[in-house]
Amino acid sequence: MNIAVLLHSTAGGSGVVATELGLSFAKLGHQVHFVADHIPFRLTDLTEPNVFFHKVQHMNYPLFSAPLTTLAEASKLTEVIEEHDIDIIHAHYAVPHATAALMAKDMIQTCVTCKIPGVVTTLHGTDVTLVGLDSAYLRTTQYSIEKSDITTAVSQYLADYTSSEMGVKKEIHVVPNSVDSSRFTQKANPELRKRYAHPDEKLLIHISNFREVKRTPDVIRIFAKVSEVMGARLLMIGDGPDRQDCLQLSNELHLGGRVSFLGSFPRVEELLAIGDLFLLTSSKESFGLVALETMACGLPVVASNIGGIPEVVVHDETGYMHDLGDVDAMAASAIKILQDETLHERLATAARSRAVNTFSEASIVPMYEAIYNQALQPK
Ligand code: GMT
Repeated sequence: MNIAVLLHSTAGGSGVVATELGLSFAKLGHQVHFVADHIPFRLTDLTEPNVFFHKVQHMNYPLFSAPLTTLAEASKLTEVIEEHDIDIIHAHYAVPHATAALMAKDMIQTCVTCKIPGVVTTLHGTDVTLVGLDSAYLRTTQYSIEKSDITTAVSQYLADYTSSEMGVKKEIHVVPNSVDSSRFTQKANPELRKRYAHPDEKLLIHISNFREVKRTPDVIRIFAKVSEVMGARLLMIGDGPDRQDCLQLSNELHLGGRVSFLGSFPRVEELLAIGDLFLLTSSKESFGLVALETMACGLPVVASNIGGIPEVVVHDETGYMHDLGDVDAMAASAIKILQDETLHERLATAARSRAVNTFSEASIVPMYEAIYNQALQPK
């Protein structure tokens, strides 16, 4: 198949999923055309066979108060469909991508020699729970979901939420996110670990885009409580609006030297593999891809019990979940895990097994393959 993937190029989960999935299809021999405003964050090697990148060009014009993203994407997509005989457009995120995909599908109808592509839309989370429910985008989001040939959601939670909160009537297929468990794996690297923690210290990790929904200051507060009872360090990986507040809070709590802010970068697997525990304190998370990638590296996860996280983390089996904002309970669980080697080993082993057995690419990619086949348009 010739597949066009419309995605966010920034560090968020939907762009990561779109990129990794596209690369899996390219490895299977399909031609994959990524369409975005910049090279996607996780697309670190453009020389991979069957992989193409098409840049969406924006025009800033004084009459427009902001760039007309959907229209620019639809134009680029239409060119890509014409030039590369696209069978499937996979839009990751409802507005603007599914909207642009539908528009391109409509525009291409005038080309007599062109194939008409099927549109598959994957809902990731905030495209429904935040952006989609805002009255500015509600009707367009509903339209884009309803009109896609097939719509999928990354968790049962998100599928149910889309039906109940948005009033969407059409079937939403649940296809969970996957992880490349050969890249994200348990790999001791004492030299790397030495850079961030002394041998007798525990290493906690958090990765996100530091937006309000991630509640990153809670991560710092949990770490402060852990540090009261044991030698520990914290790696804060990623960047975003709340990073400065976290930095300030860690200074106020006198954690300064024990918290490292590493910024945002695509290859996090090496760092995840040297950690002891992952903290995820979000108030919204339709899936929690980062928890899955962490589990594949054999780390227990302490997380908020919200959204789709319980479909990934199993309480008392691969980590612990607590009420949103319950910093004390999360810190108590973190301390319990880090003080008890047998418990840590049990959770770590189960985390890795769950990631491999339930969420491997080998089981998830065929689900999308079946969906693409179903969405193919009649000649
Ligand atoms: O909203 C974000 O955090 C970014 C967002 C995205 O679209 O990039 O992430 C969402 O999609 C990820 C991949 O499917 C999920 O793992 C995240 O849970 C989800 N985020 C939220 O629901 C907040």
